[in-house]
Amino acid sequence: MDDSTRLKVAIQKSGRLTDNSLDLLARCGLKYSRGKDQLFGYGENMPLDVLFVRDDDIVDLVQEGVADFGIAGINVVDEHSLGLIERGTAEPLFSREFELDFGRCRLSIAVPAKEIYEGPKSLEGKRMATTYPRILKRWLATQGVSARIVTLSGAVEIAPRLGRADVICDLVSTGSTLVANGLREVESVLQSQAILMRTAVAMPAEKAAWAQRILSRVAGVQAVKESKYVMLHAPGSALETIKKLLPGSESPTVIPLDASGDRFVVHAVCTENVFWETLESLKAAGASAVVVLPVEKMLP
Ligand code: PRT
Ligand code: ZN
Repeated sequence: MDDSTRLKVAIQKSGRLTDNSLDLLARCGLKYSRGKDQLFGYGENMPLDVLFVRDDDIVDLVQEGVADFGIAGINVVDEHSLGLIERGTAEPLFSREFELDFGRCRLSIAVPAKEIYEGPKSLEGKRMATTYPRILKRWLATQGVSARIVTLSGAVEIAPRLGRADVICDLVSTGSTLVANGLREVESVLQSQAILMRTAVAMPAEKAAWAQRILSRVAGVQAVKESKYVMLHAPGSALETIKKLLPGSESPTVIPLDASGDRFVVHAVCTENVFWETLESLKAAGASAVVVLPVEKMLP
């Protein structure tokens, strides 16, 4: 087997992004078998293999072209890209293809709960603990604040209690870790979620064609995520109102229901969530026999 003809996607081995990353690959149709070492998944039904690694290694792998695709958080990708710029690499050797809508969190600054905070100026001269020194430095520069960044590799939230820092800059999702550590979130430095990266390293034509095919499947998966297929009956007089009520539907199909010419069947793909409230509004507008179905696949 000529390995260089096969695509590789690097995903987090075990952590917050793992389940959703695997779910995305499954929705793209990938079936794989995992080797004994659990670090490699061999794609059985397409030339796409999975590399299971620490999230911190994913950007490097994609940038070097060892992996053709990678899934990691914007926080990790940005920190890494800023590192490349610092080292004088002109362009990051990868592109950001899709925001994947999972692994959402924010990189925030938090101060001891009782401390007075009057905006970024309050951070002047402070010692700030973080695992994201470059992103923090960029943000401080935009605010015109100079502070001392203390780079830690973990357990950032206990740094103030240990006297290692005055404030912290760390990832937050629910905020309960901050509260548990007597800290208060005061600034959001970066909004993050998982993204799909693609290497900029050139690949043979056949492989590139598969890469393109996988990207359009990912686009399809993203497009159907919230999508619903809606079918309903409606009198002709209500059609215009009903079309406006269907969320994110571009051009519903309208078919006459019977020979009378006054009743119609409407079929629509709604690209936004269809709530109970939407159904109630449709009914109030004259719709009947409303059916909402999940959309499994869609190729834009
Ligand atoms: O072993 P490996 O290096 O692969 O894993 P890791 O420990 O570095 O990463 P992991 O699995 O914790 O996170 C992977 C990615 O998930 C991160 O890079 C983010 O993009 C994303 N993500 C989303 C988060 C969170 N939410 C999150 N809440 N990453 C970390 N946290 C931590 C945060 O650091 C803090 O300790 O959770 C705590 C706060 O959570 P709340 O809910 O109490 O606010
Ligand atoms: Zn990590």
